[in-house]
Amino acid sequence: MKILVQGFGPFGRFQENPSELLVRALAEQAPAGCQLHTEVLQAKAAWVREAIPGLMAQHRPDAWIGVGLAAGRPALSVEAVAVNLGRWETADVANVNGAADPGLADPGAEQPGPMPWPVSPDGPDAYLTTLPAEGILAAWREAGIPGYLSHSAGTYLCNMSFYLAAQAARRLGTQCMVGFVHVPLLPAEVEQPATEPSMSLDVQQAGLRLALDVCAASTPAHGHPPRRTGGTIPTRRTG
Ligand code: PCA
Repeated sequence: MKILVQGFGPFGRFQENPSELLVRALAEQAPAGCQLHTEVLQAKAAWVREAIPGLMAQHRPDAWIGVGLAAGRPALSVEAVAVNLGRWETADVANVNGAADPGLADPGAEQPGPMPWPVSPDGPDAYLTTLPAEGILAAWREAGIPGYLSHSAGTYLCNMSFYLAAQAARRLGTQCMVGFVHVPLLPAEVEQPATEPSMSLDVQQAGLRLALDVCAASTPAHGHPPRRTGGTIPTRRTG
């Protein structure tokens, strides 16, 4: 199984992005049974937008796992969905804010304008994860690693990268499983250690490796087939 794991470099006040450390550690010691390719992207909207479709086309992985930092989260989280919305106030590392991202709907605006700002103006509203999310959660539970299913990857670069990766896979017609894992701050990064959540790099690493193992043991053909159509979120039927 060919797996591409993509992390991010520093952004905002986070001079060390745990996702970068995790991806670099994985690259040094690839999990058995998988052909691994790793990438660390600059936390810059234009860069993300340009890099992701090219990486998907070049590597055509069987699974794409994006990893990013979500400060304030208490545990690892598998993202359930990428939404077609980009909106943020924080300048990215190129000092380009969302309003100035040429790929977003309102390129000339100085300040965020009215919603929506699609990641992809002609794309579906959302892509659901096609990673074996339940299997990953079960593996974390069994190993005693705190982790949960998150229903929002935010509206910043992580959501954008997840959306663009899912879209690239769909457009190429590949069976690639695409998803995203957010990780908490490292203990050294929190400003209020008594009250702010964090997780050690070792535990994060163990969790990410387990996620890869679950993906490597899963194929799109069994267990978790990729959806053919994007943009719909299943609703519960009653009766
Ligand atoms: N986290 C940010 C972008 C890069 C990262 O690691 C996010 O959650 O969107």
